[in-house]
Amino acid sequence: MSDARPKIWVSQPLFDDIVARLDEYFDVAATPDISDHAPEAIAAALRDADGALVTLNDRIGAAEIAGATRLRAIANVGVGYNNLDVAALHARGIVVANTPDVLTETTADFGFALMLAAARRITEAEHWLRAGHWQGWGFHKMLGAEVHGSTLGILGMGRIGQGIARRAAGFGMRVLYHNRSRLPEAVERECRARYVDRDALLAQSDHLVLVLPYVPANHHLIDAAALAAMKPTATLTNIARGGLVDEDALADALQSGRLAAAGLDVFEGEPVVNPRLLACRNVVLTPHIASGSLPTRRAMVALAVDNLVAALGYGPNAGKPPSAIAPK
Ligand code: 8YV
Repeated sequence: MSDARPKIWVSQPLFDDIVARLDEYFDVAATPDISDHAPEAIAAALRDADGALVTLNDRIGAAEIAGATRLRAIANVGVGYNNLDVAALHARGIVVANTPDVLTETTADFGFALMLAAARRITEAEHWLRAGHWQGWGFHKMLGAEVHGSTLGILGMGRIGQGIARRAAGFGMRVLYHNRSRLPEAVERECRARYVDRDALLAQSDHLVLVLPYVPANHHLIDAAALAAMKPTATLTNIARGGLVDEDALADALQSGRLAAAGLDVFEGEPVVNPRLLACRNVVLTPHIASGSLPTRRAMVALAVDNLVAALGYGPNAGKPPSAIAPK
């Protein structure tokens, strides 16, 4: 009797045909329905697993891996990995991988679209029309902010931020950015983006887009004070993580007219959305779909599968997962 095949836990339904590639090497325990796994359920699922394919819904830290003595690799389907306590996983020698690059352009497309929708009041106007309020043409109806020729501010100038900056060139926008570190001059030139400090970014942006990773130090980075530093005519778009924004402060700003509009794809308590935001007419709300084109979501799962296979020592990249996160 042989128990030689490593065991894999797949935490959510993904794409069956892609996940099936794991069957060549592993015994796979799949999760048939979208699940909000309790911490104890994750711990139980990991107890016998050698590897796991997980998504942002699955929070994994020291407690969840305490009994997982065989666990050697976790492949996250997503570029952001704030659902994982990477330090705790690395301390146990577990390889952690994410899915960068494959989603960059799709996510930048969506970020730009959400900014446009907020600025030009697209969903607000549609709701109004569908509700039967359109009784006649009105010169003053649904007037929005200008996008072309305005100033775009990007907070977090990684790959996705750079993608948004490149799109802004087509709209003749002036692009400012702030980032932990300044980009090389050649990249700034290619993106036509100018580095400024955070205060200048807040003060000068007509449209501010958040594309930075969520780490505890960034919690509620956009709070009441930051919102008060923005132009009242500005918009705020968040395609990164909900915890970057103090949602009550944002609701105050949107309701009082302190901020013109917002576009939000991510929420602090998602899938629960702050009821005060739901009540604001001047916010475009989408259910965390920025990377959600079919080819991109498939590419993300394919990369995560490649990472897992390689991290466990199989396949063409054995021992060299394409996008493992380096231990600090
Ligand atoms: C994913 C995301 O849909 O990649 C990310 O960081 O937020 C989204 O693209 C999500 O992570 C799926 O797990």
